[in-house]
Amino acid sequence: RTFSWEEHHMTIQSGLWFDPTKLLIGGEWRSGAGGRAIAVENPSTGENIGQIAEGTATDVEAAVAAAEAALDGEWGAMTATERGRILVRLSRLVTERAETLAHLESNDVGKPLGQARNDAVALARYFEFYGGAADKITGETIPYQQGTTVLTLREPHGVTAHIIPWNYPMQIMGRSVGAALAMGNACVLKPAEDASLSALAVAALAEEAGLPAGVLNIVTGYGHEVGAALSAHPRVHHVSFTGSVGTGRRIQAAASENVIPVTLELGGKSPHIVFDDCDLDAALPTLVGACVQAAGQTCSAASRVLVQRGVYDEVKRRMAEVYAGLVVGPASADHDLGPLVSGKQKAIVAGYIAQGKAELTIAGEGTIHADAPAGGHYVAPILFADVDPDHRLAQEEIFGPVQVLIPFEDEADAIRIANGTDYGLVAGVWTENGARQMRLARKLHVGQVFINNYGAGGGVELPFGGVGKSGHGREKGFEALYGFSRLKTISIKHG
Ligand code: TXE
Repeated sequence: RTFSWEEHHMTIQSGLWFDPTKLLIGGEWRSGAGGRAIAVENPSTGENIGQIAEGTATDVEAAVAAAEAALDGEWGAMTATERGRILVRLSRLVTERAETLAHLESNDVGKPLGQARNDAVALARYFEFYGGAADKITGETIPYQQGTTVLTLREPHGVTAHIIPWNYPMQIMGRSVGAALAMGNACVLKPAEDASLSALAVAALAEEAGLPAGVLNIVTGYGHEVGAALSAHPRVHHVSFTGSVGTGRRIQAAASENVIPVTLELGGKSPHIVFDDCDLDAALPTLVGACVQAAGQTCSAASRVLVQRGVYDEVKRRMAEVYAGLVVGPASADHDLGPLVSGKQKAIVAGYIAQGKAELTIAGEGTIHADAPAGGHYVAPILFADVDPDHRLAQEEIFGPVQVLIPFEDEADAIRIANGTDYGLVAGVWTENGARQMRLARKLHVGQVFINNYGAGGGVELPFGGVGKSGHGREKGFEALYGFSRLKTISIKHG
């Protein structure tokens, strides 16, 4: 069903349970210390739909102090089971308010309503998963010298910083904060300046679920101010970041001054590899979808499709048909694609498309619906064919609905091309040959391989992260719980 703008706004205004213009620090909803605000734009229309606080380094200082106080207080004394129960209650509240959360996200980042609803479901699932996992993490005993018992404990880092982007604000908040809280850390989260509403909404639900004051603090604002202050703060013990390579580098450099661990998830140029012997009818629906979801603004977007010569022409023709049917339009109308998040992002993507149109062959293109308002940041999805693996459009992360088709001869060729970028996040492989499946799974330089399926970020249970410039560290799944804790070894001499 298509929602009108009036209905869209009504759902939000009648359902808000938090003040979007405030920061949440130490259980208090307060104005930013600098008193300035950032306008919130609806990417589907270009309209101003409100404002958020422009936080400052002073607010970061207060948030870190609040997190420390929470660790010294009730939160630090709580059992893992009780922490888990709070997360499970939060999961239920997210499910109850999912519809408003989806509308909020959809207005804030331009995500088609159906995709925003999926994000709300995933958010609830992260809190459910980590709520259940909180008291399942154990240490071990280690055989050592006679008369000595050695055991290990998993302890929280302490104050953890979470700097998140605008493409999947709810999902990325859920995976990062969910695991950190399960392990007993106290968090300071900085959402992206163009996507802060859902983080504030979820933090208010966490209060309602019984999370003590100061355990989850939200400081909205710009990266160069709030993000920089947070990643360089001497009393922050871990930084989790999802975003661009350039910003990731700055965050790692800042954190290295304090010698603290960082988790970086920095996007990719993920290959989808299609062999002659695959079940093409099963593969085809995922080939386009795995790239154009969220208008291509997905870290794990399968933006390169590598196809073996024998089926290349057929794949090209059938993908072109899918592209011809793709419709872009306002988020509320739930078309295949919404707008890009901002004018800035549209300008970046338009630059790549212009270069592609000048230098490459267009195989397929979608359309922008007539109902798309002129002020929105719309881009028609486009597929380029016969692309040289070294071409800029086959090497750089575009973060828009742009896909390249690259032919290959044999398995060795496919592996060489797939591994031939600076990134290494996800790879998809389509083949019925079992031995080849295993060889590819082992030889691809990526954090996760999907064989005869493609999980663009899906599955809260699956550890997720990259190699190379895609970053390091793993979020999601049980693995994240190890990342958000540190091991202490205790040796007791008792004779
Ligand atoms: O990213 P930034 P931007 C990629 C994608 C996109 C490009 C630019 O290719 O086109 O990055 O997007 C905060 N210290 N990805 O400019 O700057 C910022 O406020 C600390 C891939 O939006 O990395 C926001 O909260 N923090 C990606 C967050 O970092 C800083 C998701 C991300 O913004 C900071 C998003 C600083 N100096 C973009 N500067 C993925 N992996 O999924 C900015 N920030």
